Amino acid sequence: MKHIIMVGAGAVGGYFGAHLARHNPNVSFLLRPKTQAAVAKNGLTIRSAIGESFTVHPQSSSDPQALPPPDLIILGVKAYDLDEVMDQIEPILKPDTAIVTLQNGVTIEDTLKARFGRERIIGGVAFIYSKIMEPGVIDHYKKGMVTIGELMGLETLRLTDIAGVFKTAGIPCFLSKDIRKAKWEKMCWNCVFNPLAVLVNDHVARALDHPELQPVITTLVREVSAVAMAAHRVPLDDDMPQKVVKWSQELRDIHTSMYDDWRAGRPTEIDFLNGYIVKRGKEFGIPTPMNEMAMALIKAITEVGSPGVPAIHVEGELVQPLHLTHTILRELPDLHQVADVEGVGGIQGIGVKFQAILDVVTLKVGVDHVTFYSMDGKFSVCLTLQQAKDFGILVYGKPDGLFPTERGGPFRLLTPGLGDLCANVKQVGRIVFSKGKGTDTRPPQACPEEASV
Ligand SMILES: Nc1nc2c(c(=O)[nH]1)N[C@H]1C(S)=C(S)[C@@H](COP(=O)(O)O)O[C@H]1N2
Ligand SMILES: [Mo]
Repeated sequence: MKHIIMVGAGAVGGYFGAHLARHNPNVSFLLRPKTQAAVAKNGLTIRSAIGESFTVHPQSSSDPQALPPPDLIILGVKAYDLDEVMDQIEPILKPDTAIVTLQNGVTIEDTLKARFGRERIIGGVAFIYSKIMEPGVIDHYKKGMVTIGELMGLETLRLTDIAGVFKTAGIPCFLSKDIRKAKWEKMCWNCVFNPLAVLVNDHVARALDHPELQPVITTLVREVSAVAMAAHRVPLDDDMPQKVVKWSQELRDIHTSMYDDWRAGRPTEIDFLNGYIVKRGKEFGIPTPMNEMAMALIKAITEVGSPGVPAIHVEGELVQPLHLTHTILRELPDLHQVADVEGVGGIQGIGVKFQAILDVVTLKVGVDHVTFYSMDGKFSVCLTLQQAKDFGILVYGKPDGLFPTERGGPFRLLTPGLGDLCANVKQVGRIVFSKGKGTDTRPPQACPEEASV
């Protein structure tokens, strides 16, 4: 296992990858361009509440061909990024490259198997609570261990080799003879506490401590167990509901990754968790009403707006959050409409001054900043309210329809006159008002491309 590529430097990939890279110069990272730029410049930093904090400067690229051909690839990205990642790694696989996945969800191994062949794939489960603070900076709060296993349960040489790689890096690594069961056990936990934390809008403890929620937890787990058996032939223990509750006691004060994804405006993994249970349940005639309700409520809460109609979610320190669509923006007063924003970086479109949005929202007292997030939550710009008022224009259309995605649509923030090209956000999905600064992911220095504009 000489050359190792970690895919992703988020809460999971970043934490484990940084530990591996710290002890092994042959660990490199395959990253999205934005994260790659941050890691190349500032390294990858782990700030741990319970262990060591450190920064590593590993080799990284967003082009897999630029990295040393891997003997081992570890997938640490979200389940919904799998398809994209599979396309990327396919051309760099050597005949014996092994792939370990640390992703949530019980379908990942099968998807990988179907694409790359059973022999390459090693199952994995990560137990960790950490968060991306900004690209290349991961805060670690709890746990930090992995369980891995061959799909057929054998204790192969490569399995012990990989365990050795983790152990050398100081990461507890357990071998499982039944990795599918281990994945399903974590699936049970995920299908309970990921949605519940969002639904109670609070820590795990809030859900644990209400006796009325205990039967809900039990039912969620029983439904998951039934699908595990029917669809995957994985028998889970009868006392799974109690186990799930017991494991949670030491995680009382965490929010879960679904809560963090929701709050950061990222997509959630709901389709791979409760959504998957519902889907397979239907195929096998297993009723899963509790998971169905959890899924439906999570979608209603996290995927706001009418399906298919692009909307910007306006929230934060407001008396009442609201959504803005193309139609709503077009109907704001003429006074604030900008018929043609041409001239700003060559962009042609119809927009509305930020002032128009300020006229619609009811800010709480003391609000002085506003943050514009891209739909994927990966890019954000924080402006003072004054800057937004003076310079902000939200482009929402063209004379004949929506503003095209290629140009940064359906909604793009521009700030002509502010003198900072980086202070523009393509694919705006969320506008968050705050007292004090919000998140700003802009590169600390002017981007190179700015010079040419
Ligand atoms: N959603 C999103 N918007 C973004 C960025 C980004 O990475 N994602 N980069 C910003 C930066 S730093 C610049 S310089 C411009 C680049 O705009 P262009 O792609 O139209 O040249 O977009 C800005 N808006
Ligand atoms: Mo930029």
